[in-house]
Amino acid sequence: TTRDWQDADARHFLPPFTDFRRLARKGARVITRADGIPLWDSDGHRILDAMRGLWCVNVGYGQRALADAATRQLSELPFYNAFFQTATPPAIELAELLAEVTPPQFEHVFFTGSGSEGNDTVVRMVRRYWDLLGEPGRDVIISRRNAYHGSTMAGASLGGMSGMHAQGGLPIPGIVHIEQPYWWAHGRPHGWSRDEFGLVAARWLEQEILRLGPEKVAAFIGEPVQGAGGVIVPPATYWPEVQRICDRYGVLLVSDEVICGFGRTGRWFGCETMGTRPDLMTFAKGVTSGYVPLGGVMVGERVARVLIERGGEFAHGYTYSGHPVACAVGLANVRLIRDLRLVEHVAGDVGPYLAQAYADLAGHPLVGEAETCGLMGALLLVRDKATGAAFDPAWEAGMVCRGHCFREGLIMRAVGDRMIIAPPLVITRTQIDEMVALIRRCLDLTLADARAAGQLG
Ligand code: PXG
Repeated sequence: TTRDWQDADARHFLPPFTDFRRLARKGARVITRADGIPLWDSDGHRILDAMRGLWCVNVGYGQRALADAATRQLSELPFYNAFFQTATPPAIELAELLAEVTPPQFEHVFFTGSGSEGNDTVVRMVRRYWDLLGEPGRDVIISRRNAYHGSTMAGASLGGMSGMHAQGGLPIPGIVHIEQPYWWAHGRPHGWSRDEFGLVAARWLEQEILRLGPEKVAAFIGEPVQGAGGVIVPPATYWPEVQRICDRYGVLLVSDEVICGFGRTGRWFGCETMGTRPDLMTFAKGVTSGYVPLGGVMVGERVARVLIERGGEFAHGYTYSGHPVACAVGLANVRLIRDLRLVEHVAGDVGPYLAQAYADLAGHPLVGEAETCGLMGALLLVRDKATGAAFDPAWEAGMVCRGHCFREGLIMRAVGDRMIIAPPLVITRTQIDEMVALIRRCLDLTLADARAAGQLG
């Protein structure tokens, strides 16, 4: 029963990013099954998952082709490694397919087990690249505040989450952070338009390169749209200017596509939506729709040629690099995204439909700004719509709203006072209507609470 599971969970399981004692008092919600978009918990409640798991389940739940690919591979060859000059057919075939669906500069892939391991690979590969070119002093990687790049030592260091840096003596040396391109927080207060601010924010990168000395800067890493940071959609002017700056100083550009990859933004990869030509691309999540763990790094020819032709052995890799079952599921998943034309579905149908629904939600008295990019969306809750003034952080408006969502059977995340969604790419207009109606209802309930608590401006 649910109670037994919750007791055993509290006794034995240390879940990620969790206050263990608080959870033990409350008891975990036990999720037992899923189909398409909805989930069910162990008490039989139906939940509408607007976060598709944790940004992963691009093709939705219950896709037979993925389960079949896994069981077939499990019986044929459940594991072999790719160390010591061996390979397995699923890894080879997925590498080939990824070269097809990624932008033209990508012909090679390095497989990992997760996005974090992918970003660890990025750090080692970028430094190896500059070593091989005779510039070992070129080892600094520039990232951004409020970025999320994973939870390993390198991933958390690249990330710009101060709460994570505070635990474990991070960041590791050679990683620095500039401010994020968050117009509401850093542009609007100065009266800049979004486009003006995009250029200002990109030039923070140039200033940092010049401060460090271009001969010290190995790479710049960023998510096309910051996901875990609250779905921060940068102004359209930002990324093209970042590309210009990277080109000017020879700095490698790394696009962390763990969330934005595989159709989320309405193109196969977020860099295509944003107009950049990255040298490296981290991916995970959507490559298997989360059905099994898999991640990796797409390595552009600029870097690949150096590693291959001048490299000797690259002393890096994981037991599960190119895991045959994970790659078989990846292959089935990427083929399904292609065959169902899900990228086109997002770009031409449900993406614009969601954008319109969010434009309408922007009129809600609690909403300061409403943004979408493809099938990700954010609503910023504000105390005073006229001035844009924020809520008293002690009241935790985001958590109040999230609580209502939870009770109404909708999973919508709160990042501070930004309420975020990333539904599966297979979602239909009717399902978006159902989701948006629930969102509106939860906003109304939160507004009523704010009024009752004397929290309105
Ligand atoms: N890069 C990005 C952009 C991510 O979003 C990672 C790397 C790390 O991937 P792995 O597979 O190692 O978890 C991520 C992961 C959240 C949340 O709260 C987001 C992620 C993971 C856990 C929680 O939104 N993204």
